[in-house]
Amino acid sequence: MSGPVLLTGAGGRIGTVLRGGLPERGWALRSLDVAPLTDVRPGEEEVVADVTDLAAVLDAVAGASAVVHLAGVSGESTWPVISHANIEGTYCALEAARRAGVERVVLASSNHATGYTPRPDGGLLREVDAPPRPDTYYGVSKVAMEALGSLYADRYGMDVVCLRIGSAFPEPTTVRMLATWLSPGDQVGLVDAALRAPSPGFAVVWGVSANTRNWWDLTAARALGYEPADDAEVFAEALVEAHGAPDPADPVHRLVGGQYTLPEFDAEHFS
Ligand code: 15L
Repeated sequence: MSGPVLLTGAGGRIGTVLRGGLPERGWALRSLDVAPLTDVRPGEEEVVADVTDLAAVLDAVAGASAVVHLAGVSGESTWPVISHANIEGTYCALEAARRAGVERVVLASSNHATGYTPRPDGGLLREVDAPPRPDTYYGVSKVAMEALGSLYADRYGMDVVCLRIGSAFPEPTTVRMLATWLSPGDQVGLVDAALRAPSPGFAVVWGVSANTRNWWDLTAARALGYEPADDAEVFAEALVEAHGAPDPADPVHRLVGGQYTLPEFDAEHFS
């Protein structure tokens, strides 16, 4: 595949991990962020631009082979902030790709698109059994992201892979994350698979490691070629000792979105 991958939100938490891991898997990167990167790597192209500036994203995407869109607000905020950064930003990423003839876009969706979905009682939850059920304005923006991706795939024949990411952190820090953790290495593996899968069309897959306590079905992600290597269970003893065992009746463990479903995540608490 010729041309670099345009990575939006490149300076963020996941962007920084991908900038470390994707080049080792053969991907050249053009890294876009609204703030200058402090650690540009050899061979990496840097673009300083706001992802909601369509003209700037159009310039940035010229000659790219694919777009990985991570830019945006990564948690709950006010409606004006979320709708601008996350919904307008996703539109710009997809529309710029379309106009430039870039045929593959990988979108960083989230489990919070389906946050009010009850966790399955014992089995594994498939993506098709978790339609939109956002837990926050942030979750709504991820529903809009998946809807925009679906539109661009159906209308323009683009390959659009939406990753419903669990908890992408260096290591799990809560007992919920014993189920939802997506390790740094698996973040790289998942995006690599989404970029490489032959003709995925429109796909929505959970983004989670091979956690012993996982309640998401990884069949669709594995079908793309994702082979998770990590399991949060190695952190279980310490986390359960520190925070107690998860109570299945607690909304934090009963619902997919965890703490995002609680009243403290009402948008009025954010500014
Ligand atoms: C997300 O989508 C957020 O970006 C992240 O900060 C975490 O809250 C994560 O979900 C999660 O559910 O743990």
